[in-house]
Amino acid sequence: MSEQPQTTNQKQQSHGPLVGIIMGSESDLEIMNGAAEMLRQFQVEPELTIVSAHRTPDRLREYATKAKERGMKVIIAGAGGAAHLPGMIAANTILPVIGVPVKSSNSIDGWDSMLSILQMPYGVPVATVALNGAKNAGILAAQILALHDTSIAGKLEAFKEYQDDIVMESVKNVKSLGFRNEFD
Ligand code: RP5
Repeated sequence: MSEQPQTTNQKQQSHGPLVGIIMGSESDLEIMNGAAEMLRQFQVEPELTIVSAHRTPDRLREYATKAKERGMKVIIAGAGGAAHLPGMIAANTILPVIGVPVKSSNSIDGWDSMLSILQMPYGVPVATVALNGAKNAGILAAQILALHDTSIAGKLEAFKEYQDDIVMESVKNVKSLGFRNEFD
């Protein structure tokens, strides 16, 4: 009997999580859960845990150095304030790292979180999303996985179409309110 191709969920079960979501503190969870929720929409079940650059530096190094051998493909790292987590993870792995600046209680309006993650030096890139942009980090991670997974790619295509439908619904709503639109 010929072998059936594995689904993404089966692959993840036999190979462990493909995406690791980490954050500096449990106080980041409310924002960072957005990345997990998005990934689940594409049938990707991520790993999610706390790794603090400043409070658990040994755990950070172990997480980053073992991620690739554990079968991970992408790491999403979120932190606020002096947000060194994404950059230090990127310093210790060749996996792509997506950084999420969190507007945390210790942050100066989010600017410190953003600049700490965005302004990485040459040689150690972190793909930085918007302030509190964990959902986009989830989508971007799915897009990276989709390069080698047609099932995730199909779900991303459907997601794009869904976004188009939502906007076109708004176009109709606004038109029905009587605003002039000679475009469509
Ligand atoms: C950062 O400091 C964390 O990522 C969090 O955004 C912020 C505040 O952490 P807690 O004091 O709430 O643990 O390291």
